[in-house]
Amino acid sequence: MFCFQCQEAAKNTGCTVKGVCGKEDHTAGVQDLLIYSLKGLSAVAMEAGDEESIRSAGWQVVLGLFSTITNANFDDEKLKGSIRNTLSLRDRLVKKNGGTSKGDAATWSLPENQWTAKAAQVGVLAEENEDVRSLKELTIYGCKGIAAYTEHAGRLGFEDPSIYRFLLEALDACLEEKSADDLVQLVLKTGETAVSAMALLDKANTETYGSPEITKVNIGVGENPGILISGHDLRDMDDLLKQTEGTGVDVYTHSEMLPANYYPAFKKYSHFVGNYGGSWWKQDKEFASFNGPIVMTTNCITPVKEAYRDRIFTTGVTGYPGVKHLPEPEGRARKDFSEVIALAKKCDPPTEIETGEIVGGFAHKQVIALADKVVEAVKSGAIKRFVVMAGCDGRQPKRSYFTEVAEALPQDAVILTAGCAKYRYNKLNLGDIGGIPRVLDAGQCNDSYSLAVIALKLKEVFGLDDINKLPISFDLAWYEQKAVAVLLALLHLGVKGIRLGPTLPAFLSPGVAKVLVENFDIKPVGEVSADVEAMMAGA
Ligand code: FSO
Ligand code: SF4
Repeated sequence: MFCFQCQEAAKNTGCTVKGVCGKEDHTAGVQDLLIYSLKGLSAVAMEAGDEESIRSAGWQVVLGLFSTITNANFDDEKLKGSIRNTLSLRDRLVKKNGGTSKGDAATWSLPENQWTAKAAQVGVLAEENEDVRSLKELTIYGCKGIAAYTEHAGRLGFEDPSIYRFLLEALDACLEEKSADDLVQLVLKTGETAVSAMALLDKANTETYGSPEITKVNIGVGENPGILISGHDLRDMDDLLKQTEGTGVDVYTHSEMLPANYYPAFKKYSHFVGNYGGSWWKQDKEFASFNGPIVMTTNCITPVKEAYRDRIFTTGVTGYPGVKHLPEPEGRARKDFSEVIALAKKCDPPTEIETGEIVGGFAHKQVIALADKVVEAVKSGAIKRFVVMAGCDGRQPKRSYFTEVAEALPQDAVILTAGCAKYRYNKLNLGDIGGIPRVLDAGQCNDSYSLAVIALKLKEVFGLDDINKLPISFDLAWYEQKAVAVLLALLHLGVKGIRLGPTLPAFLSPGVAKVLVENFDIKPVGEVSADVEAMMAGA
């Protein structure tokens, strides 16, 4: 196997024996073959070009790419099922088109006992030129993030055919021989599409569930048995809350589902108790002490421990061998959580691991409602700087950097956050500036879109012609491919001087890293006090 798509890539080079994330080499092979098949489907759909082909192939590509995101699906059988579906749709389109002029990816067909050998020929290292490989993988990882956001929006009935078209175009292009210059353009277009995907999901979430509001979220526990729901899928959250109402079973969020607490449509449920625990990588301990069933709606699932193996469920594109999977309902029907609820009733209530509250809900509408106060605080000098610390959390000890930066920032700096990166500092009680909390949590990683909207609004209010003239610094934490999509989106919006940590991606070749530094002034995070000083000085 060779995989270098996430921040945990072994030796910051690549995992070659088994993933640091727990992904086995055979699973990595199935994922490589799935990506290759999706490229073939994309090529055939682009050849067809008609709306129906683009739509059907686009949705298949969305599901397939999403399932290969780090910590989404470890189940070979499910991933092979996705390859079968992809090949069957590809072949239907080829038949409809009366053939294909595209190469092997669009035509290969082998008995399944030869898939492992095939996978070994089509992985990341099949591309020999390291800069070309780096740019193609940067595009594909950005597309994986776009796919995740497009899938969530799609589940709420919101679609944008231009996103499907771009994903197909990008995957098709990654099969072709392209110059580095062409591929840089493709990377930038990936960022543009990432903005569209996040905007689409923002529209889907807020039109369906209302705009997030400032909310105090309980982090303690109640006395009833509970269900813990993790991941990013708000439709699953909705279905679960509806079906648990009046059953005597409470609902808690974990990790990236925390922002569900900020939505008016969910806040109204009295049995929605709050958030349990911290970010995804603490799940082995926190799922054990939760005592009740756990539903993983998306990544991040980590290797499942015995302590909770018989009470964890996956759903959507998520999968883990031996773990019960809740199937997708037909069309727009509600997902059936009855088995999970029945199990919860037999379980003990959660063991308390902390008490208190955290505050969040500062998505764009809420912050713009406070705009006068914010602008006044900037004009008076009460707020000197905003530091965007969005992104992911992860296991690496070096991530204490982000806690230390949050603690070291002076009292007149406000942290804007989104994604599970927030767990490094959202329980620190960093205080407020004239009633504006010093940590403003917009929501999930996709709600980084909100942070961009807020920045653009401030640019307008202050009459500036360049987003980089605002008193904002970017100190981002990344882990998996959705964060890659967010990063490319920010580059597309013209943001320069981003600090990225805890390490720069292994998939950036020295040549590609140089292009990013020269054009966007991207830099790795450094030493805490030096970074804080530089950011406060606008550098
Ligand atoms: Fe965190 Fe995992 Fe949302 Fe990622 S839960 S790491 S950026 O999946 O997607 O923020
Ligand atoms: Fe390694 Fe990350 Fe790939 Fe897992 S997803 S195999 S940790 S690079």
